[in-house]
This record gives sequence, C-alpha cells and structure tokens, in this order.
Amino acid sequence: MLADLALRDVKKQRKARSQIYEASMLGRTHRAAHIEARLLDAIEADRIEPYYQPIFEIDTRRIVGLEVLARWRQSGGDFVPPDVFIPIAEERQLIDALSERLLKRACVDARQWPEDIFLSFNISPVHMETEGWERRLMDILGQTGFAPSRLQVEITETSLASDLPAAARALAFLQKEGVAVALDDFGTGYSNLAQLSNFSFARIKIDRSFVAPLLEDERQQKIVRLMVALARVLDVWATAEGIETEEQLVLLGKLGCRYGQGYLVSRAVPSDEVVALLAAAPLGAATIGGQNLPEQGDATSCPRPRLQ
Ligand code: G
Ligand code: G
Ligand code: MN
Repeated sequence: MLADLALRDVKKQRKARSQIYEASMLGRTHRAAHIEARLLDAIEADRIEPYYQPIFEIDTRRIVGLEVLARWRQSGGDFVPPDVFIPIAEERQLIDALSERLLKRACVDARQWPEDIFLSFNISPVHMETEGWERRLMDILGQTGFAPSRLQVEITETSLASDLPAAARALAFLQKEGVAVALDDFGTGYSNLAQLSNFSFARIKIDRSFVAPLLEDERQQKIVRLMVALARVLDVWATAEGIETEEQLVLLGKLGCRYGQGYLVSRAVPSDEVVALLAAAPLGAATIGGQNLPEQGDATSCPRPRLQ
C-alpha cells in the first residue's frame, strides 16, 4: 500500500517534470517561429550588420585583423544574440543569404582599412554544405574589389565531419585563390590531429574554454603550451580567443602564443569605430610584461604577419 502511494508520487513528479519540459519546449519553438518570421525581413533589409572584433599580436597588441561577427539590432534597439538567430538561419536555409550579404558589406567596409589588415569570416557548416558556396564567395570578392589574400575563412571541425572530400575541395579552391583558412574553436571537437594533417590551415583559433581557466589551472597551461607548440611545428599561427584579463594575455605570451582576441582589447564594434581602433596606439603596449616595447611604427621588431 505504501509502495503504491510512493509509486503514484513518482509518476506524478515525472508528469509534472515532463509538463514543465513541454512548456519550455513550446516556449522555445514559439520564440524560434517568431524570430524566423522576422529573420527573412531583417536579412533582406540588411538589418543584420557586420561588427568587427580585433585580432591582435600579443607582444605589441597591434591589430592585425578583424573577425566579422553578425549583429541583429531590432527597431527597439535590442539585439537578438547570434547564437539564437544563426541556428535558426541554418535550420531554415537562410544562412546562405545572410552570410553572403554580410560578407559583401564587410568587404566594402574593409576597403577603407589599411591593406595589411585582414578580415576573418565565419563559415557555417550548413553554408558549406550548399553547392558552389566557395565560388559565390569568390564572386563577392570580385564584385567588391576585395583582395582574396586579405580574407580568412573560419571553419569549425563540424564542417569537416559531414562531407570531408567536398569540404576539402572547396577549401583547396579557396586557398588556391589566395584565401586563408583558419580552424575555429580548436580543441573542442574531435580528431583535431587528423584534420590538421589533412588540411593546411593558416591559423588555429584556440577556443576560449582553454583560456578562461588558464591562471588557476596548471594543467590547462600545459595543454595550451602543447597547442601552441603543435601550431609551431605545423607552421600555423595560433590565436587565443576570449582573452579577458591582463594576466591571461601576459601568460599566453609566455606560453608562446603569438596572436589573441578578446574583450580585454575590444569587443566586436561597428564599422565606424574600427577606424578609431586602428588609429589608436596599442592599449598599454609600453608596459606589457614590464618591458618597454617599440612604438607601433617600428617595422623591424614587429614583423608583418602573413596569412599563409
Ligand atoms: O558573436 P558572438 O557574439 O556572440 O557569436 C556567437 C556565435 O555565433 C559564435 O559561435 C560565432 O562564431 C557565431 N557567429 C557570429 N557571427 C556569425 C556569422 O556571421 N556567421 C556564422 N556562421 N556564425 C557567426
Ligand atoms: O565561435 P567563435 O569563436 O566565432 O565565437 C566568437 C564568439 O566569442 C562571439 O560570441 C564573441 O562575442 C565571443 N567573444 C569574443 N571575445 C570574447 C571574450 O573575451 N570573452 C568571451 N566570453 N567571449 C568572447
Ligand atoms: Mn570565429
């Protein structure tokens, strides 16, 4: 009898839990449907804008490139986060239209910046599955007069998982045209080493999940040191993502990591702020690691980065 009651209780609890689950699912699909309905309009009206986050040389803090990050600001001024609308765009096959418009705008913006500043553009795994994406990308560079050697595409390991030969062909085509390829979120996926031997990446981006615990955790430091060494051996540039503190930046420099990105130097900013960022002296450069570093214009001690 008691057991019966207990059982009934468990059943009741389960039902309540699944009802909560269903309600939240419903909320989510509702929200997704609501966003989806406006997403197409927003893409067509170019309301999804490119913002730019600096990629800098750790030693000098000199900006070497900018990563394009999509931002959707609604009429009320609120932003819809990209990790909400990008998956919806991918699911509803809107990612091609979104990415292509975004790239076009970014290439136009970037033409105003110094020629040695590269543009880094995220390619969605779903976009990479669409036939001819690499040729359309080259068309956009042609139309906007943007030099392929100034573009880097960031791909994730997921892109390589579904159809390796097709992805390899597309990337080889882009590399032949002078576009650099970076492996994004490095260290978070699987079979990294196999992929590193299959492709000649110009850059690996060390995921920010490795950077966040760096100071507290010595094992993490060893892992990052290993990733940096791996990049060296393969003649690939390493960029650490998500640098938020001075201490992380200094330590990454000591671990041998040459490039970085993160809120410490700058968040993604709109195009009109990029010009000011590029013109400004590198933030606190004179005191990095307690040493005096050369002025920004000193070309001998600050070799120009190459992409490939
Ligand atoms: O920009 P961050 O602020 O929040 O972006 C969240 C996620 O959305 C990241 O994984 C980032 O790579 C992705 N993202 C941002 N902009 C773009 C874009 O233009 N294209 C693709 N494919 N992903 C993007
Ligand atoms: O997946 P991808 O590496 O492209 O994602 C870039 C994402 O990282 C964007 O959401 C961007 O806003 C975010 N980002 C950039 N710098 C920092 C940082 O210093 N800290 C954190 N937490 N996120 C960052
Ligand atoms: Mn990226």
